[in-house]
Amino acid sequence: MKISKKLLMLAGLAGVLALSACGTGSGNTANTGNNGQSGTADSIGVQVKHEIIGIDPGAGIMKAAADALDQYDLGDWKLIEGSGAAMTAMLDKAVKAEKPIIITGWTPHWMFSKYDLKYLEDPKNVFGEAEEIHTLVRKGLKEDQPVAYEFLDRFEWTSDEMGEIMTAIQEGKDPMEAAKTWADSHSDRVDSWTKDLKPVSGDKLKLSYVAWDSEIASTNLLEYVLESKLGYDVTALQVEAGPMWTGVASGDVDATPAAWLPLTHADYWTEYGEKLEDLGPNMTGVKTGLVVPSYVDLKSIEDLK
Ligand code: PBE
Repeated sequence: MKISKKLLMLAGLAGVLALSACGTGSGNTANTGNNGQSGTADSIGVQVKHEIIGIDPGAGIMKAAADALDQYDLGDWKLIEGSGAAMTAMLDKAVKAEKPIIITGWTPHWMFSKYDLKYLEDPKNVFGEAEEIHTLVRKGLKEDQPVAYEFLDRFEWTSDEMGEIMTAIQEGKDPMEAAKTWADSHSDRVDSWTKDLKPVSGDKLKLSYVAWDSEIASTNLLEYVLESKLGYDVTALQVEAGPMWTGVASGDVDATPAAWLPLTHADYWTEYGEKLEDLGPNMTGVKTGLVVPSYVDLKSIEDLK
């Protein structure tokens, strides 16, 4: 299954508008009041134009979703590229109109607290099982910047903790402000990561991350703690997933807290794993998959057939 090259905001939103305007003759108009709560998987496919709303093409979840279309034999479905922000905008629109939508989703993410959503079952385990988020550092960081290294090595937190920062950002707070507020009110957690580390004086440190909501939260927190508690002058580079990995592998970037393993970023790991140092998980029990609002009458990816 080829990933469609459509521009999500244009094509996707136009699609949603077209759907709401004409009902596409799928029975949607006749179902007024029901809004897709009932209806067969078939009519849901027609209503969403057999489109799965994806995110940035470099994201591991896009590869997994394309694999899912192959493995579940969903040749008539398309995976639409866009961004995390475009995907959540379309989700918001669909939920407000109680229309069906199928997205590539992951946890932790604020969308699960804002909306009533469910993962489609994945009996073939195409989206993997026990995913973790790992912190990666460049080779040599341990010798060059032992304070940053030790802090990054200790850093681990929970999806609930990350969720507090994500939700604050989603509600309009500046990401750095949200990270600061969280760190200042959880000093026991921050202290456990920085205990007995002697601050440096303005040494430069580069982080890389992708503009996924989960990674915006973690990277801003690291930046805040490295600067305010450990004396670093941090640059956080927002890049695509590929450059995020290559930056650390080539040594241009010191660290990233955003490697989803073992499955989501398996291809990047195979290519760059040898050239960098994996500090292990900073969060466990994370998940990716195909996600729909709970009112959509689908249970499993198999139901899309
Ligand atoms: N995500 C969030 C990323 C990793 C973090 C699941 C969108 C991905 O698919 O690569």
